[in-house]
Amino acid sequence: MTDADLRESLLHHLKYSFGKDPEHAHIQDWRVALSLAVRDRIVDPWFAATRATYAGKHKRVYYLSMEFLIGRLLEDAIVNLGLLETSQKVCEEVGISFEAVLANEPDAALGNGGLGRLAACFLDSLSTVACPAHGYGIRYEHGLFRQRFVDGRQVEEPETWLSGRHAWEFERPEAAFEIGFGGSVVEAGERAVWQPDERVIASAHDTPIIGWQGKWANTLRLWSAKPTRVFDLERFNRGEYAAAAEPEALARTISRVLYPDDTTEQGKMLRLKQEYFFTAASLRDILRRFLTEYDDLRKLPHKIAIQLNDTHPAIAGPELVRLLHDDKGLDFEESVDIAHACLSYTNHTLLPEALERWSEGLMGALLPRHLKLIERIDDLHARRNPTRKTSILEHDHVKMGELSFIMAHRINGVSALHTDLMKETVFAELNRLHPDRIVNETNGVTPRRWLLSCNPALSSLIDDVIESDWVGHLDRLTEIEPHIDDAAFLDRYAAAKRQNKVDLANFVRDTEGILLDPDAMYDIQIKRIHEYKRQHLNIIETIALWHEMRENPNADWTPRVKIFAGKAAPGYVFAKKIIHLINDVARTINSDPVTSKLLKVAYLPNYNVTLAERLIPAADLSEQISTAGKEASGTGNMKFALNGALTIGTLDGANVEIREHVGADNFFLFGMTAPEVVARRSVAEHAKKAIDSSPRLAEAIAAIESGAFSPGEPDRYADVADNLRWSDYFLVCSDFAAYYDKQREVDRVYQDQKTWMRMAAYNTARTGWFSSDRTIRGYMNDVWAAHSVTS
Ligand code: NBG
Repeated sequence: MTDADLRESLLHHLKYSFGKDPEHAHIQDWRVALSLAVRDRIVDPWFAATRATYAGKHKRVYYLSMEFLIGRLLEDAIVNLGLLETSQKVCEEVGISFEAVLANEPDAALGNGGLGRLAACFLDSLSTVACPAHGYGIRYEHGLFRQRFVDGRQVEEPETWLSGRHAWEFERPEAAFEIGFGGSVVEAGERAVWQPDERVIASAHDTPIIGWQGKWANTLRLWSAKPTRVFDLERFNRGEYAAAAEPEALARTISRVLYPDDTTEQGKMLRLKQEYFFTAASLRDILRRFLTEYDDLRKLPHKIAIQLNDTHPAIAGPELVRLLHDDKGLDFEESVDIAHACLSYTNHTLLPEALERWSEGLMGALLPRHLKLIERIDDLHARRNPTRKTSILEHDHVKMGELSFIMAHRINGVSALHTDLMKETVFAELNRLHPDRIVNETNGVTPRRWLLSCNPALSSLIDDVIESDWVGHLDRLTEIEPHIDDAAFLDRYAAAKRQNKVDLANFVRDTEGILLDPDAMYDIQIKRIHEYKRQHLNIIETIALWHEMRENPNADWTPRVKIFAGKAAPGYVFAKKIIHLINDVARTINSDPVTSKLLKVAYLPNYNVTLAERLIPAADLSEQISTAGKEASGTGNMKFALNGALTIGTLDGANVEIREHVGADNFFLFGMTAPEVVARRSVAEHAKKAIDSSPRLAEAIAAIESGAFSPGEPDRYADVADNLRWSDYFLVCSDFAAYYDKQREVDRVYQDQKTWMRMAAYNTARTGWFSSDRTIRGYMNDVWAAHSVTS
């Protein structure tokens, strides 16, 4: 596509799609017009992909996920279509700033954290490897809340990503299904007719997702809930205006907001409704598409693969059985076997509080037929496995993990360690019965967004060194290894990092008014706030370091900038306390003249995909310090390493594999291993013992406890100190000394910039394996038996 073509298309959309001339167009008009001009280029490859899938009768993959944390889409599409330079030029010609256009796009936060972002990276990779696929989810009106700080406290505000114009989706009013809830079940022999007493319409919105080099596009289909009838005219005519609008309000509630919790189950009826709503609509759509091509439902497993992203869509098992058995008339056992052969399930966490369970009362009230079918599925599994001890139903609850496992032919963990722990813990018994089902698919990240787009300085250096396409074949990054000993290369590598740090310093100055020295070490921890992720370990180490610096300000310190970002679930009181503490500590340290050249702390509000894209390329040190055994994988850890940040981390999640890839010498390992963690918990008063043996730690906790960071409210953190001393389930105190010592080793290495940069460059060179293209190929081979469509 030439510059002139794109310019013409841009001006055309500005004029004919929005009725604006260039003189009066606002930045939003330009952004949406450019998005439409770019979207036009996606439609042909999108149609071609669909046609090729039908023509070749290829197997299709369906990725069912409550969350897709896609972020902004314009730059992604531009980069994948190879239109970056053209777009920059055209914007310049029409007199607008390309950066401002990109920055105008809202960040679509239809997810909480790692699980949702992984789904978004997978969409990019599925299209890149030309695997015919659909993502299915919910079109939330409000994504993850917007975070603000008021006096250092987190305040949540609704996110309104749809309030400006959204350019990417095609509304499909004709693709709509009626979804029922509640009501009664009329048994007719083996089969039954479910008569729901509440109904909503699931209505589709399609976003095409173009892969690298624009060769293939898949669809993200998101459902929004609509009422079956807009309002109750009878009641309206009786003057009951609010009541008349009730059906509409109730229906729309289902796709109104994303549950802002990524590890704990809220146990709300609405949540279960959301889960059933999108799963049922997706399955109906999948069967409809299948039946346009084939008539024998027994062929289903050969033509479709359905991935359950965590247990949120677990109701897909019984729902598919219901559709096959009750609606289509297949035999019950056969229906179960067909569903089983189609379904597979990814587990993303071992935290007990995050494993979904629904009371039979709730399930029976909302999905009476499904509850019956779950009982029959459980009985069938018991009959087929007479030695089994575990069951789906327990203490009047339906365990969604067990249901997913039993209904799936493959269950995967998301890192090698997590998969092993899954076999040993939550699914030990089911793994004994079905030893071939659990497989590992270590997570990955898309290099398009997480290197090429977010880090142009480093990408252009790599371009100069590797001539072939490394973005689509990320393992080729190893080709930079021979250059690492070349001084000119390493200087350019260091210059790219410095450029990114300067950019970030400018951003933090403009947004937060905090001045950061680009020569200081940028030490970054960004992720959801959770006790197991141990942001409090990091801030306590910061306090201890500050104390030492104050005592001895003229020692040979390595200047550091500690950057935090992340949201806490609104109901997670302790996590919100940690945020408050970090902000209090930041205010205190940043105003200390003694250490002002040595240490700064910044907590950046409203962490989202866009902020991550800015922070990761500027990082020197990546904090991956979870209690071993708790972080299933992590994906931020991969993004940092790829962009040349060194990791300080525990042997947890994918850190283990990152360390294996980059080499132990290029990774700062500390802390207890997963088995040591388990052993340590049984030591009486483990935290107190650790505190007693570390004066530094004792002093830091005492400072928190005495109100040194909250003078107006000295006992603000009494409960935090109490928790650390007497409970400390996540072993902050027991890992503190190892962490502190490792940080001082980090300081020493950083002082030798040449060594540091070499280590950083090895991280970039050796983390190509963590491309989500590799992960997706793994799923295609091991889980889906699906193939790329080659032209
Ligand atoms: C998260 C894990 C992360 C992992 C992502 C993606 C949930 C429930 N789990 O460690 O905590 O990287 O999933 O697999 O969000």
